[in-house]
Amino acid sequence: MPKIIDGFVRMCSDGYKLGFNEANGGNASYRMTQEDVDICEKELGFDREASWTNLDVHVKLLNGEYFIVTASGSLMRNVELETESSIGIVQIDDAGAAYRILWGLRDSKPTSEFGAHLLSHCVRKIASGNVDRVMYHLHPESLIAMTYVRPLEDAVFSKLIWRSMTEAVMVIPEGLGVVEWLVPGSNDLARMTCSKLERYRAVVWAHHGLFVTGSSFDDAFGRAHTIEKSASIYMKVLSSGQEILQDISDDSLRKVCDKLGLKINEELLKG
Ligand code: 2HA
Ligand code: ZN
Repeated sequence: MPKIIDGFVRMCSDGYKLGFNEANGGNASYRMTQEDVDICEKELGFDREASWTNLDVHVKLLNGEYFIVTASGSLMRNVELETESSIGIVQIDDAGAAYRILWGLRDSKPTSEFGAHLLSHCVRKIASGNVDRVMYHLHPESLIAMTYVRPLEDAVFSKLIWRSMTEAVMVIPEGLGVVEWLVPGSNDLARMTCSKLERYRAVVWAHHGLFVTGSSFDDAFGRAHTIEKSASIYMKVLSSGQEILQDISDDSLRKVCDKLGLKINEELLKG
C-alpha cells in the first residue's frame, strides 16, 4: 500500500485501539496532495471511467480535489483488515457538486458525514492557508463526560483542557470550540462545526464526541489524543472529590506558548 494509505489506516486502527472509535463510531477524511494522487494512481490503479454521484453540498473550492475517506457504516476496527471496502479514494468534479470513486469503497460509499467533512475542508483550506488536510471525528469518553458537568462554552472548555495537563495548550493554543447537542449527520451540526473551525482546530460535540483537523495524521490524531488525555485527568481530579489545591496559572500557560513561539488565545483566557 502507498505510505499515505498506511498512515490513514494507522490512524483508524489507533482510534479503535484507544477506545475513540467503537463500532461504527467516527469517520475520517484526508485531502490528498498531487504527489499522493500520483503515487496512489501508480500503485493502486484508479478507475477513471467511474460514474459521478451528486453531493448534497456544493464545494466549488474543492473542485478537482482528491480525498481518502472512510466508508459509510464502516468500523474503524476493520479498516486494517478490510481496507478496500472500509476506505477509498474519491475525486470531486469540476463544479464541486459530485464525486466519483477511483479506488476502494468496494460495495460502499463515503461516510454519511462526507458532506460535513467537505464543508469542513473548505473552511480549513482557507483558514489554515492550505495546510490542514485531515478531518477526524471520534467519541473520546472523558471529553464526552465533561460535556455533562460543565457549561458548553468555548472559554470554559478551553481553559479546563489547557489547565489540566501542561502540554495540552501546545496542541490547541487557539482554544477549543464547543457545539451544543445536535443530531448526528445533520446540516445544523455541519454548519455549527464549520463556524467553529474558522477559529479552532478542535470542536467538541456535546454528549457525542470531538471533531479535529490537522496538517497530517500525526498532527490531527495527536491533537485529539492530547485533548482527551487532558479531559481524562480533569475528570479524575473531579471524581476524586478532593479539593483542588493548585493548577496551572494563566502566566504559566503563556510561558509554555512563548517558549514554542505560539500565541495563546487571550480572549479565551479573559473569558
Ligand atoms: O457513526 O460517529 O457521528 C459515525 C458517527 C457519526
Ligand atoms: Zn459520532
